[in-house]
Amino acid sequence: MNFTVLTLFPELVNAFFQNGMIARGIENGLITGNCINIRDFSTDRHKTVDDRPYGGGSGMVMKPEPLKAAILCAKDRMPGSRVVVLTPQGNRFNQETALALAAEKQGLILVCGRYEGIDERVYSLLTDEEISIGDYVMTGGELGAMVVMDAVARLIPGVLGSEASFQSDSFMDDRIEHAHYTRPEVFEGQKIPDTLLSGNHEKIRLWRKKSSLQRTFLKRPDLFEKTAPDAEEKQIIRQWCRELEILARE
Ligand code: 4GX
Repeated sequence: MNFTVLTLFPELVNAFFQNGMIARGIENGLITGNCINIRDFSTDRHKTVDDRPYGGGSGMVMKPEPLKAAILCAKDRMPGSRVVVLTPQGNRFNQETALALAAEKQGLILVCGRYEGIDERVYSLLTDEEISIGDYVMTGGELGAMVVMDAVARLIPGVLGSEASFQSDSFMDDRIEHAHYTRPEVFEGQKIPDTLLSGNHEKIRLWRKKSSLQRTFLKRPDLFEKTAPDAEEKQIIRQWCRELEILARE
């Protein structure tokens, strides 16, 4: 996967490329990460990238010419890449979008705006899609681009240590992950659930499924309702009801 980020703050995004799983993926040749500074494509002697909005009002708008030149440069370096603009007006980013983008063969060009936004005429000719990471307003698209790249990168085969590990991720099947525990066996007076120490793999599998179901029901009722429980989940729910029934009687 090739990521190219168009930004006025390349240092912000390069820090992301230089750390953690992303850095490892780049080292291993599974990912490339590059920044293009939009300011390098400004042609006046002050390197201007913004201008006052037509119609008046406060705030500045990103000029179309440097953006166009920067996008064409990125496309030239990575032909066939998908051009994504980060903006609160975009389609909401989620795991489904991450999977779709991870399947993109050539690469992704992520356009990060600053100020009030970018000149409207840039969109139709030069970009493929608009993505929002949520309903709040940030000072620029860089954090959004990093969120998107982070979620996409870990879906690229080989980027995560084990290939299997994202198969069981939350949201993949409308259930959140089961609880996780590691040593020590007692922490602040709290013990590890006995089943996890039993060594019985079938019991552990069922415990995790139950934990996942309970946590989804309590923490994310919206997800719980989205997908009806399968036969095994129904069985677990009935068992949970019996346990609650006993608690209510005591
Ligand atoms: N999810 N912002 C972009 C400037 C801007 C506005 C319009 C292009 C068009 C955001 C979000 C976000 C703030 C990034 C405004 N650029 N990005 N920026 N929410 O809030 O992605």
